[in-house]
Amino acid sequence: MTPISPKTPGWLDWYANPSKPTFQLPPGTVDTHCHVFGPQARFPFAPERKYTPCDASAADLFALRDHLGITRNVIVQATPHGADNSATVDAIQASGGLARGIATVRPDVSDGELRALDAAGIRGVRFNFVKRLVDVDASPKAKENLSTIAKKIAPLGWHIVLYFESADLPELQDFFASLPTPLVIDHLGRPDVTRPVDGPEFSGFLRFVERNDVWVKVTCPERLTRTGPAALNGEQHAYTDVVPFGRRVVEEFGDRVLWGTDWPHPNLVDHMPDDGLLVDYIPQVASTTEQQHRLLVANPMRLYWPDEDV
Ligand code: 0GY
Repeated sequence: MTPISPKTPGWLDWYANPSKPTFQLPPGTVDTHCHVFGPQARFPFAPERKYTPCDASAADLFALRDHLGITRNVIVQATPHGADNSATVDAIQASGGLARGIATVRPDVSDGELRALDAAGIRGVRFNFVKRLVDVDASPKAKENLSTIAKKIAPLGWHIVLYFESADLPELQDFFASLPTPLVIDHLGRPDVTRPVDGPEFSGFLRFVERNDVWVKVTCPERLTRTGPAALNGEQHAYTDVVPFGRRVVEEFGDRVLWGTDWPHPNLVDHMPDDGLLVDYIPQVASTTEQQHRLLVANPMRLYWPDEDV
């Protein structure tokens, strides 16, 4: 049996008793970005991982879902599990039809394996370009491998989830635009929120979204913030420095935005967000009932449960 590895030092555990949000999520809300880790004794972590998280089981995830008033989850395969999607697939199965998933696959994945993942509820793959999480290989051969995966999944109607740092978008965007599936960008493209929302970096991101079949996750204010969760200068809300970036995307691309918790918030060492507070953040970026319904229900249902009426 593989020995159990200790959690990476400094890694904070997820928030044990999240508050009950004041903002009431609309019925049918989908959390499109969350993970399960292990339990390690049952689903060992990949040897090539860059960090070891604490266990975060499907049962824990579904308890949070019910506490916050979320209806469905999209479980995103995170790097500690490498390309072994068993924990993600197991969690989808345990959800009784209320979860879908995003997998990690290798270029030699067979059509049979992809069909099995599709039947299990997988609806996309994730390409990760964040250097602290994976050994990023920018060679033409590496891009060719990703294009091979993209061509294999396109006939299934899947999409590609892209995780990158904003500074790397100029170099990567032509490659992204060449991919044959819809694209879903994690965490607002990770803007540097100390720069102006109208500045060249975020404007470049917005123009990339505008020109392509791209969806954006309005997620992770807790990762992007520099001011932190505390209300500042008498303001009533948390993560205020991230708000203009989220709001801009919701206003420009209202029918292609998605929301998620990012539970259990891997790799946070400064502070662990209260998940109730993350729900209360939503009306700051999506202020009207119509914007909220598209962000939380209509858009994710179109992408992940297109056969169901909303
Ligand atoms: C996230 C963010 C992170 C980690 C991963 O796959 C992962 O390990 O996605 C991160 O450290 O920024 O989306 O969960």
